Amino acid sequence: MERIENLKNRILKSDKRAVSRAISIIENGNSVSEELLNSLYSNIGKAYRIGVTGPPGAGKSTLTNQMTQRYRAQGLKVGIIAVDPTSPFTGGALLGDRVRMNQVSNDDGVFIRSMATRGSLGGLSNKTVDAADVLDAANFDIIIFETVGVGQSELDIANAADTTLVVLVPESGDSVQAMKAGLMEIGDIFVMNKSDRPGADAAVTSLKTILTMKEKKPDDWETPIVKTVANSGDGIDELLNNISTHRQFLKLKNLFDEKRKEKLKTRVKEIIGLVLSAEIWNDKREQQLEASLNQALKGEISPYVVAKNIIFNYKKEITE
Ligand SMILES: Nc1nc2c(ncn2[C@@H]2O[C@H](COP(=O)(O)OP(=O)(O)OP(=O)(O)O)[C@@H](O)[C@H]2O)c(=O)[nH]1
Ligand SMILES: [Mg+2]
Repeated sequence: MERIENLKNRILKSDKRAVSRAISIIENGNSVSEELLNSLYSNIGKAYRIGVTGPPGAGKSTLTNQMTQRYRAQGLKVGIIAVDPTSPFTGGALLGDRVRMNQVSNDDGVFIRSMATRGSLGGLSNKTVDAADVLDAANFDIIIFETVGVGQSELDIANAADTTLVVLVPESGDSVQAMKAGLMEIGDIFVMNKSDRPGADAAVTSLKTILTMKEKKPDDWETPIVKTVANSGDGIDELLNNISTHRQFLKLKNLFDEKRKEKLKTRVKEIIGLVLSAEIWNDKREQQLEASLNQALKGEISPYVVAKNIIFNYKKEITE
């Protein structure tokens, strides 16, 4: 289609308005977005993807802002995708982030976009990764995903990132909470932000103890903890050094492609799930579901049987 060809060419020339348009198309999730992504795919794979996650208010946006300024000073272009798992609207989150990121948001080499994910059927990781692919094709060197680690979203982010940063603060018990929330598993680098506050060293020590409990083979990545004060910039250079060490580690151990392959596999499976689900749920089967609910409610048939019947109906239809 002419329109897609045009958009694609503008994206390849790093046109930020075209990137923005493309991400809106992805958010709407129609067939145009699929066509666009197919046409861009041969141009992606160069960008390095960093996930930033952690509890609400830990300083993720402030850190992202600082990291972005340093990458810009190295001449690298940075795309930022803020994923808000709680709000169906992006307005509020974006506004907050804009305030904290105002130093970078007017820069032509920086692209910032908020994506709301609540209610987008299983598509969070998929749509954020699609958006990142667009930024990648548009020659952004670094892509940063920011999301609050409160549920599923941080796992999606970890799956989308080459290096995942888990941001914690010295508040008592925070690291224990993080362990419970499954953040320990996904962190390649831990950031103890707000280290200007009392208790930072003790928090680092207790985090270290927790991390040593993680199962590890001798050759595995040694997960570092970096102390930062995001609003003053302390520790950010060290953080960037650690990110680049992790990147080299992945390359050296041939893990880079392996990791990306693994992510690709997850992604294809997710797409298959989404496509199949969209195919299955037409009016007819919605009605079949409605018709079975009362029976299921009375305990006459189990939800598994209802589901199997619907799938059976679908299979029958496609083989006819
Ligand atoms: N004292 C201190 N305050 C900080 C530090 N880093 C960030 N802050 C402040 O903490 C508040 C929250 O920072 P944000 O960067 O918005 O945190 P966030 O993790 O992005 O927050 P959400 O996206 O809402 O989860 C802001 O008022 C920051 O100025 C720090 O190192 N020390
Ligand atoms: Mg934030």
